[in-house]
Amino acid sequence: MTTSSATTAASRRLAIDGDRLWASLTDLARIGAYTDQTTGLVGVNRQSLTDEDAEGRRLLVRWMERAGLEVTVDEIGNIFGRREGEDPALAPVMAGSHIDSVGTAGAFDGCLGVLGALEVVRSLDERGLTTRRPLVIIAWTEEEGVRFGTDMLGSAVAVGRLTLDQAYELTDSSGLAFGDELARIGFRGERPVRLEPPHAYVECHIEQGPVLLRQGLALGVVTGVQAISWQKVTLYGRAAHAGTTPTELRVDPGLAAAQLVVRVREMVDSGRYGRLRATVGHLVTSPGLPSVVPERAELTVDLRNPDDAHMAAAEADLAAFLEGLPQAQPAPGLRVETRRMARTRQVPFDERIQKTITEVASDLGHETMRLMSGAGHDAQEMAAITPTAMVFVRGQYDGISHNPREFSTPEDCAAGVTVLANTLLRLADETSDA
Ligand code: HGY
Ligand code: MN
Ligand code: MN
Repeated sequence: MTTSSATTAASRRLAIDGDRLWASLTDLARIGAYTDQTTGLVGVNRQSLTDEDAEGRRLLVRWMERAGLEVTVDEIGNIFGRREGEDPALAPVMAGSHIDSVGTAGAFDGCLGVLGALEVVRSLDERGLTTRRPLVIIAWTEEEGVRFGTDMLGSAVAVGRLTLDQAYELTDSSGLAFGDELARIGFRGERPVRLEPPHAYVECHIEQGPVLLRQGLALGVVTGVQAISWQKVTLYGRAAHAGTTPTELRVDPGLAAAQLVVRVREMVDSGRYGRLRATVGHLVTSPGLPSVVPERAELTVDLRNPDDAHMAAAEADLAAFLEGLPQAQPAPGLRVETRRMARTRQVPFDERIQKTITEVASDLGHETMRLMSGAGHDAQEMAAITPTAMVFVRGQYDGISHNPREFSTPEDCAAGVTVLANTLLRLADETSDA
């Protein structure tokens, strides 16, 4: 017997199975698991389009099929699982996140959103509930951007911010092309990549920061995502003998790289750019030999700012500094090359969806707070085509993430997915586009 959606969504409350959710998170985390040499902790390395990612994708597809979903894969490898509603003609409600990870990940970043959406479907089936609108759950390709250099790639192409060709041409550090790797793992799908705007999109994600923990709250309602700027900087100098070459004759990109790292931190500390955050996450000199002055230094600069004007000013400062870097060396000859990797503006989330999440959480007995996301998410891409917002779940250990210590409790994960479930239930019973 299925409960028709004639009963209002508000009178229907959907409980989820927290143990099943936790078991799915644990099972998926085994794929790409590694033991961190320094801490002995078990982390996850499931970077996009690797064999590990392919194995995780196949497991997810099996779970989706077992949950009765109609599974499709689009031209950039985004995986969609559709659950029919009473009226298939209505635009669906979508929920998802990503299962690709950085190289030193935990078990929750992205996976909580994908497996949480799957848990919603499993729970609807268990209770024989049919929603008015179809539900579609999604695992986006290359959200992290750490292998091919552009984050939120699959969702950005789906909404048209980037093109499929731009994505296919991206290469990883060993020169392998994105398009070839996607075909190699068998996930270069047929479904056209451009997404029809759904009725709404909701993403559940671990906060990846300390705010909820410090406020003593399990859940947060996300108001938007800060601006992100990634660029690669390559500094060319002159390899020389470490012993015989007088300092005044050196063109040492290692020195210039160090000056850049200090400059980036000075920009943050100056306060001139509001709440700027800056990270040089990748820094390699070559040939990397003890008795050779480096001939090249490669760095990445990741800037984040909740304010677009401050971000633009910080980027201009950095560009001017890089322009003047050759003149700041003991000898002429340094060459600077920069390449933009990723750039997104500050993205506000939909007020109505935020309000719905807040009400649902309150009905379920949760106090929440509104907060901006420090990390990028696929939801920021979906916000361009449909009303979108996110549910944050508290992280432990000061909310550390992109680290094997990333952790949230089974209770907080279940609470976040229960709020996701009942938010989707409400949205999927809406007849008109609000
Ligand atoms: O880098 C980020 O903010 C996200 O984890 N891709
Ligand atoms: Mn994520
Ligand atoms: Mn991440």
